Amino acid sequence: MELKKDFLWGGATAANQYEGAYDEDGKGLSTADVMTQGSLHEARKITWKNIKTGEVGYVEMGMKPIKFPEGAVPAVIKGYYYPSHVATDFYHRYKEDIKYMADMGFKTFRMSINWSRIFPNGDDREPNDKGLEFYDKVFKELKKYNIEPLVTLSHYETPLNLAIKYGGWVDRRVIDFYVKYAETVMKRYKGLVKYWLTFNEINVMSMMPYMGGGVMDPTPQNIAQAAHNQFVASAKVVKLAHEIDPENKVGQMLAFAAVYPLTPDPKDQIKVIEDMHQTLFYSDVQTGGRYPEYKLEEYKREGIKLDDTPEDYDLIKKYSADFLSFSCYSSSVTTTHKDKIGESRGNFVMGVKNPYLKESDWGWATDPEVLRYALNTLWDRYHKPLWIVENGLGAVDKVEDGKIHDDYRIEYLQENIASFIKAVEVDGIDLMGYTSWGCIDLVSAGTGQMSKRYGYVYVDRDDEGNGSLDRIPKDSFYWYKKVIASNGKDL
Ligand code: BGP
Repeated sequence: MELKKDFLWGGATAANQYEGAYDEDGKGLSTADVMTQGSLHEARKITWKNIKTGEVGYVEMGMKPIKFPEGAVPAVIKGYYYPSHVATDFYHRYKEDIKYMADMGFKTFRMSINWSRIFPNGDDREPNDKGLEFYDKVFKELKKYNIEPLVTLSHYETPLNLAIKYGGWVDRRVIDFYVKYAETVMKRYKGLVKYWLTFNEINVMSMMPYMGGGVMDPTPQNIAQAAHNQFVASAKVVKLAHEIDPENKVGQMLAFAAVYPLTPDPKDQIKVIEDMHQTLFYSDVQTGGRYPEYKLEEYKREGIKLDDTPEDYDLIKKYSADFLSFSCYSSSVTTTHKDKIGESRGNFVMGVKNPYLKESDWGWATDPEVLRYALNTLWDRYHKPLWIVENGLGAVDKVEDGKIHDDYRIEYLQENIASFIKAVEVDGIDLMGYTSWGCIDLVSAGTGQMSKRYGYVYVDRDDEGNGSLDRIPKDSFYWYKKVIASNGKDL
């Protein structure tokens, strides 16, 4: 089998990392707008204020659920730098950027709608017209070039008010606010958008519940409830999307965490299964349509009881995702042999260094086989169309004589694209498209840094917020254009 003729090549972004204009034209604050910048060794901080005492402070994000101090609510505090506030200014430069995408031959562009641009507080009665108008303009511009939008409804951008007033996704009322928001935009952009994703990396709820759903008190019970509420919300949106326009297709978005065993010790193989369950639970429910037994047993053991209804499970079953999209940058290694555990960082999963792989500056292993591995795992389990919606190399780029020679990025992408093409040609997997991450440089989600870049187009802005925001195509820009034009034949 070959790649489809209409294979959806493109790039991916998220509003909070790309748009900027965080308080323009009636936009409310989102959970991302109170997050500062970290670095390789320093975590991002979420700043807070105690409304009663006026005291201010921060909590560090890290890879574990964080808890806010008693009486503290996340807030923008003077003196801190918040990367989302300007980001790389897509809000004012969308025409220029879309032109770059068209020049590369993009068939699709993944972006998110910033929920708090449409409903500034999340629970408002009426949407904000100015917010809706902005996306009218963006979708029309994309249409001009026949670029199909792929829209994430929630990419770490819960309206902050929902976190403060309701504790985030733990509260079932948030389901209705989200469904109302989804209905508003699906009706408004009918005919302009047909591919939707409900929640970015829904499984991030287990590790960073504030980022995944504005969860303020992340007990295991609350995390389970927030995830459940997002599953129900997803199913309701699938139902609604099909009613609004039968052309609509709604996908799940999973952060695929590939885990390999370090040794042939059977205990390590079992550890891999257990680790993978933490990821696959989310796709078993949202794409598979049912709660898997291993999770139900875990909830029983831990005394977790969901606030649920029989109708929830009917919805989850009947309106599972139409397709399964995922992010995948890297792989990690696990072992039960404590003495072999060394330092290794990665995309959400902590593991052991893989002696066969190189690592990026941020410690993410570059794995030339990981996409084929991911695609086979997910295809064998669900047999639903798949879409790689994030992949790429975060690296520091240097501008030399107005040029960026990012051959390291090209090399990473060559290997990764070759890997998914094999999954189609050799394994016969139904793959809809590929949108590499951060096609125009944007702010990193994990660190908030600008210097961790993924793009084909360089944006002049640094970690301190200096720079003209001017765009320069990198070497990878011309390379990707050639890849798209040859439908993956000329790598
Ligand atoms: C994913 C997120 C993106 C993104 C990407 C790269 O987890 O969905 O928002 O930014 O990872 O991660 P980072 O920006 O931390 O390098």
